[in-house]
Amino acid sequence: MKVNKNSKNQQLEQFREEGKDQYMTTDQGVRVNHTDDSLKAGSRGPLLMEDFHFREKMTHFDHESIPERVVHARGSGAHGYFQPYNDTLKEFTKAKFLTDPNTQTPVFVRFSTVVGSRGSADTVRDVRGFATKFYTEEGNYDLVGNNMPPFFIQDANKFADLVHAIKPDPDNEMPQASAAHDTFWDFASLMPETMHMIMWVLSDRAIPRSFRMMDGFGVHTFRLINEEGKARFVKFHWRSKLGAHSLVWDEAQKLAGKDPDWLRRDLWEAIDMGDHPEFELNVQIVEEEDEFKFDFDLLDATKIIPEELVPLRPVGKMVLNRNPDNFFAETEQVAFHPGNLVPGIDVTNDPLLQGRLFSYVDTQLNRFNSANFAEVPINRPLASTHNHQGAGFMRHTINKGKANYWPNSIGGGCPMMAPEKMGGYVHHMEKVDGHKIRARSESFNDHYSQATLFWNSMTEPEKKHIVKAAHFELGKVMSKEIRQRMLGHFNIISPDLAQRVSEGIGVEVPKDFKPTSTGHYEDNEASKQMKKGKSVKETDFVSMEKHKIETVASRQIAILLEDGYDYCEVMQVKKALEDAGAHTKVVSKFHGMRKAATGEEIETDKSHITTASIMYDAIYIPDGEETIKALLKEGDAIHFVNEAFKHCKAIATSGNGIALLEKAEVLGIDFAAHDSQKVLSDKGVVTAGNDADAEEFATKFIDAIKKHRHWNREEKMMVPA
Ligand code: HDD
Repeated sequence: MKVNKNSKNQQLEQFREEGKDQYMTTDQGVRVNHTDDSLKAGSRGPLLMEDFHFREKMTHFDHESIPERVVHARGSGAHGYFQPYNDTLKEFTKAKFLTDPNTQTPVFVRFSTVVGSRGSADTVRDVRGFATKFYTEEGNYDLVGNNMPPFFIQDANKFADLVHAIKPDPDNEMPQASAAHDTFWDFASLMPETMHMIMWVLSDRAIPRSFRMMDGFGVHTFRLINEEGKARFVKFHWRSKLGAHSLVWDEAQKLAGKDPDWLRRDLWEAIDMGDHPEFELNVQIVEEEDEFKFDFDLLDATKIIPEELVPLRPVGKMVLNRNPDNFFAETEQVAFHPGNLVPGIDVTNDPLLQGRLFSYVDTQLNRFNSANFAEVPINRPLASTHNHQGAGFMRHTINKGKANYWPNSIGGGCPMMAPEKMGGYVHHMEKVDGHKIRARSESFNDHYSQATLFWNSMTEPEKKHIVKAAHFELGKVMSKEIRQRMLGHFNIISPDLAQRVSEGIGVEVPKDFKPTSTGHYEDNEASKQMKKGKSVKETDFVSMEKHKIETVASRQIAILLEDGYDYCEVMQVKKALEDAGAHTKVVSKFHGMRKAATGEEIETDKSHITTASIMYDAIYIPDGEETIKALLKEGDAIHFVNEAFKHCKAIATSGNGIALLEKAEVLGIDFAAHDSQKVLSDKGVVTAGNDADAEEFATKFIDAIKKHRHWNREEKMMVPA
């Protein structure tokens, strides 16, 4: 069958229902005449059992919830499509959806946090799930990844322990959606293999600005298989076309209260407005004979392949262009599984991946209470399905005929087996030989080198954020013993890191720390070969700062004003921002129309009580004697500027607006000094005199927004906003 980017939408169409211009009916199709009262024996009497409408309505409601996902419970979904750039991957895989530039394969993506429950806040410090279902012509392929390339543990047998430790405590169910408690850090400090991932989780990657502005990773090493049956190792990477950008921690915490749906709303609104998120799929390919050429094991999911050793190869682009119609039917019921594979892609012996191959279907059975979840519209493949799996709760398909077994002659031997050349999936014939043993390869036994590599590859502001995150996380840990154990690990990763964390958490770096290891590692030929492998001391690509994409596309800019602003200037700056792809929102004390000095009116989009600076990427305060006078009298406006400054966002103002900066004490600099404009602009604050050229002013502002955050402000002592 041939699919195009609309195929899934067309398939879903047959299940959609809107009720427009229709009478309300029961589930049996009987028209309802009255739904406000139940059937009673007298208007003051008891309810009657025969009220089939009440019973059906109530029963349906009583059964409306299903178990939330045991991890990744909170998520947001979007539809879209994937299209390869060209056919160059044909050399490596026979998967058509990766190699035919003329095929636009429909996808459904679900982004998620991991730890929090379904109603938890979006902006917590956490890993983000990045799961993609490709509805390919050859069946569904799921790439079930995260926004960080390593993982906490090496063996799936530790997954339940990891999740128990990071989830709220079993006795009091606290804290919600947070690793900052004793049990998680107890576990981590006893598990050296978590150290590389711990560095990522303490970094800004754990507080993304938007689901649209984070990268995705398949984490494990998978296999690509070509037409000739030749296999190669592969790692999958999604690169956001908008770049990977973060919030700052103070902002993330405040957003969790002011708008717990922050990331969900951002994704929904962006798609709604036509800012369709785009991600580029890249692969790192390793020849089988190079398996041991690195100083880490490719099967160890706590490791990355530094891009200096194996560069990324772009494959194609994914565009997310449609919001779901119904959260439950689509985003909640979508069921991902790393074992949903199509010909041309296969798994490896990574012991974490192998465990996942069991866990996902198992958990779907708990969520759906039936093995028929693949028939739910969002999970249905576009490729037609034919087999003898015909019964069970909620079976939709009506399988015809008598032969529900194989082999059969009664059914004409159908459905038939597909030879490989007809698209039959054939597992890669890897030779496997070994003793039954509860152990890992010694080649998995280096838990620190890549944690150090990560630390060494960070810019100074990024390092600072990691240290602060550790101050927060470990500062919440009551046990000094656990804090100290973590310092012991940090000291192995980098004495500088350990020292800086130690200063904030009131314990000394231990002198004679010996990490405990709970894994059982067995030496073998692979580990001997691997020890001679290639390594690097720094890898640029893990730093978001070193690879930021300088664009203002889809960024939200607040225009802070009251009556009496300079209309011409506002319109020019607004147009320049919007032409560059940003969105503007007028913010004032109250909703309503705001009058310019010259009499024109603009409608306020948000009032101070409904918004905050944390909801914008940059702020602009237009000139105008009266507007600035009014803003100077508003605590909320001064706080707005002060907070945006503290969060290192671009700020622009002209003429009288400079007085507001002074009042907000943004820099504590001498605004009268001859170089004050330069000092300000170095820190992302764009100012101009009364008669400045608005176009030039807007261009400078846009350039400042492109930098996203002006971390050099953090050098300055700042009053918390
Ligand atoms: Fe997992 C959900 C990603 C390790 C067991 N996982 C889940 C989701 C994502 C990931 C994105 C959400 C899917 C959705 O949106 O519905 N998980 C990962 C990654 C891992 C990983 C990238 C490491 C490389 N996971 C992992 C292990 C196990 C699981 C080792 C168990 C052995 N994961 C699950 C699960 C979930 C899940 C319990 C919960 C809901 C679901 O599967 O459908 O089975």
